[in-house]
Amino acid sequence: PDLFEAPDYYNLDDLFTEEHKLVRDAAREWVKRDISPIIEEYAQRAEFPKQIINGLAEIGAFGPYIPEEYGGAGLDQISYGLIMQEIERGDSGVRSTASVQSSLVMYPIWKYGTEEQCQKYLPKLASGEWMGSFGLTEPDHGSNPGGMTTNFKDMGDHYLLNGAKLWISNSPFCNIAVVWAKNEEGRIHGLIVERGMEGFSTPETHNKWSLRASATGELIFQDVKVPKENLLPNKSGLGAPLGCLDSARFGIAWGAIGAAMDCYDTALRYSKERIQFGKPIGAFQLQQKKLAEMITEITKAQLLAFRLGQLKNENKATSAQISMAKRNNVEMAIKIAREARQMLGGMGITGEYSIMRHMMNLESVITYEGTHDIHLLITGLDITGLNAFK
Ligand code: TGC
Ligand code: FAD
Repeated sequence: PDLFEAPDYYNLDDLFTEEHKLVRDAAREWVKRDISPIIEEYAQRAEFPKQIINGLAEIGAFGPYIPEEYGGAGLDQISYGLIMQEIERGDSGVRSTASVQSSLVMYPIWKYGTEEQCQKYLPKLASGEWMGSFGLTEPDHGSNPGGMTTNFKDMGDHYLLNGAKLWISNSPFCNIAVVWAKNEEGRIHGLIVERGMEGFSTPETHNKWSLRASATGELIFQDVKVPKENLLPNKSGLGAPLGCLDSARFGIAWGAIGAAMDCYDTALRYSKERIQFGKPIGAFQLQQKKLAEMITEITKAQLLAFRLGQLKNENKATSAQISMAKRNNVEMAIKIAREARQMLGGMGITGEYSIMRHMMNLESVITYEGTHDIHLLITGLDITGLNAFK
């Protein structure tokens, strides 16, 4: 059976362009062929499957919307979203790798970097020859990144960087890291730190029950000499990293739909095949309620993401609109994963099916890129004008 039968209850396909569908279908085929057959094993082993990097580059997952002159795919925001959706059908951890590379590493270099930095880094990142990571979160500053203590001093011919970042996707194998640190005046800037710079290390974080096929680690800086040309000069302040998060959160709003679709699709199939009390379990009203609510929620999330994609294409999407979609769609996906897992009974807890892995992965997705609570407070601030953070 085709394991990637995508639910499209409101005929969204009629709204997608031919290019959207081509891009999506290429990503779907690749995930089906190169991710789904291997990912459970890598997740069980808690190992990132490095061999998929070329494939991710080929489907345009590294810099989908970065211009072609820099090696990107030059696509629109809806294509970017659809690529993330298809990858996350496979695994949220694989989507994380693509999100970080595209929106948290390539995006700031493209938007805040010099032409020389774009030329030096973007083509290699787009092809997957180099992998990047994004260091914002610190051990003592997660939801409140503005409190960061990682800092750099101007030493005349270079900067001296000190501090530590925690929970950094791709850190254990990254070639470069876009790191956010404060200068002597306390202003936040982005710096490109390269593997091999003395005093820079990237220990891996073990014992995760979630996002096991994605490598997570620390970025540690002990008197790292960073060349001055590695500072991203064109934007500073907390708004600079938060601008990258807008782009990544947008991708997650689409990605979560992919995970939810895979759980729904699996549960729907199972409900027609699994017989109890002489009937397929899908014939019982309680199971139909679960399935009917799942497809309703997926459809609402698809419409939210699609409209957000249109706004983003027109450069009109606000940060608060992106927060709402990230929050809604990830919660939608995690609830569907939990319900779908129950529908598979005991089989639902095994690696024979993808649901338990999605469910555990989504515990990270609902936490990173701004927690569920933080996104709610962003909406609260937007509608009341009253800031709950201050
Ligand atoms: P606040 O005073 O509100 O804002 C500081 C400056 O930033 C501007 N701004 C934004 N700019 C662009 N995009 C946004 N989304 C923005 N939100 C705010 C704002 O206008 C202001 O500019 P200026 O010029 O006036 O200085 O900042 P705050 O300190 O009160 O914090 C606000 C808060 C809590 C919403 C923010 O800090 C936040 O979003 N916290 C959550 C942290 C977070 O999301 N971390 C994610 C780390 S990366 C990650 O998780 C990667 S996971 C791997 C994967 O993607 O797969
Ligand atoms: P805290 O900020 O300590 O939050 C703890 C709890 O308090 C949460 O429930 C939160 O919602 C709540 N809380 C906090 N402040 C408030 C408030 N004002 N009002 C109400 N409740 C509040 N970061 C990166 O920089 N780069 C990465 O690549 C990256 N990858 C990640 C990968 C994984 C697998 C994980 C788990 C995290 C990753 N992160 C990354 C970090 C992630 O962004 C943070 O975990 C997240 O922002 C939350 O920070 P924290 O874990 O310190 O939680």
